[in-house]
Amino acid sequence: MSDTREESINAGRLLVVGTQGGGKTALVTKLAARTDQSMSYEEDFGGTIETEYLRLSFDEGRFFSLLLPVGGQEKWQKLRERFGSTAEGMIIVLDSCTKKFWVNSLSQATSISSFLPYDNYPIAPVVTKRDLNEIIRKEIDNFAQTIIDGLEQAKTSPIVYYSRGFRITERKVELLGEIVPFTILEQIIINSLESKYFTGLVPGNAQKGKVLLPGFSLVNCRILGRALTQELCTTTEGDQMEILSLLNDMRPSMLELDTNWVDLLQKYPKAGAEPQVNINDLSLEVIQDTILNNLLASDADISDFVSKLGTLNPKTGWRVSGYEHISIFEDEGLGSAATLIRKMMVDVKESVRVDKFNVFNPIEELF
Ligand SMILES: Nc1nc2c(ncn2[C@@H]2O[C@H](COP(=O)(O)OP(=O)(O)OP(=O)(O)O)[C@@H](O)[C@H]2O)c(=O)[nH]1
Ligand SMILES: [Mg+2]
Repeated sequence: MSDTREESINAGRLLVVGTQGGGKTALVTKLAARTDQSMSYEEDFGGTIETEYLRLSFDEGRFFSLLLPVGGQEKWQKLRERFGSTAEGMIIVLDSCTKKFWVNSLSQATSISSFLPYDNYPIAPVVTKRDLNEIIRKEIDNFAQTIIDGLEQAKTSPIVYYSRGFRITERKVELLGEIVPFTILEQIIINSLESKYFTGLVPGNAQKGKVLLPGFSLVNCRILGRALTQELCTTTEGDQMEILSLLNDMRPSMLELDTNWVDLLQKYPKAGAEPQVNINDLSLEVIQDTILNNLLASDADISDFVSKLGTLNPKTGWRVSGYEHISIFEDEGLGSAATLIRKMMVDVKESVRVDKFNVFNPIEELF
């Protein structure tokens, strides 16, 4: 005879962490939409905050898990800690197309870990945007050439961008020489990719415009643009973790947000001077290699990350429930993520309270 009491149990209030724009809201909304048709995900340049759990049902509603994709920007750290302290498990979302930002996603999880004194605490990395990773690999020659064309154009004509504020304002900036600062290179890359891969854009609106490269949203264009800029620029000083935090502060480009490196240094004082690059050093090969090797995750990168996570158990109490590399646009991927979450609900019951945890620096320990 089955135990009917078990059938209405909720197990699994799961916090979903990860860098801004990594795909937390999109993933959770699409998962919730599998059982609640009223849910839908909307593109937005601002990013989300999120303070309410979304429900994901299993087995015709007899079991359910609550997922909170708490905002990934740095400024929501206190919120993450607050909600994290009652979470029964954690999903770490990693963007398949910007692997250099994974350390931020992980540090969000580790910074909450000290509030969670459990052994066998279930965690699961979910690597998103698998479709985009594959499509950029196929498109890499055109993709890199587009950026090279954008760099050439910037040498002779002004770089136009739309600054967000009370109103969206068109602004222009010109190159002052061959040494280009981070902020400007970021805008050149975004502009070049936008002009090739989108039509009918409406400044400031992430939902308008037609996407010509499937899966390459305007937000993805910005996140990837920032990661690529970071990889192409050289930094002579500055704390790596602090630079990554600075980069995880905003979703639009720095110019679009009307901010600059010096202003951001007030929040991230150890990030050092603005990185820069000699534009003449940026060849087609350099851009291709940087995207392929430094940004797009491979299967080996993912399994390496997962096995490193496994080794953290003595410090964090974490137990890796499993992992997935998925696209939210494919039913198969969403199905696998749902199965993983269902497994976490079982694993939650095996976590036990203990008293042995401390905070640690993931970049020193793992990367
Ligand atoms: N191609 C592709 N794009 C994805 C996938 N998952 C998410 N995205 C896109 O990634 C962008 C950011 O997704 P969000 O879910 O808003 O990111 P988030 O992690 O909630 O970001 P914050 O709210 O800023 O913390 C959006 O443009 C999504 O459409 C995926 O599997 N494939
Ligand atoms: Mg979000």
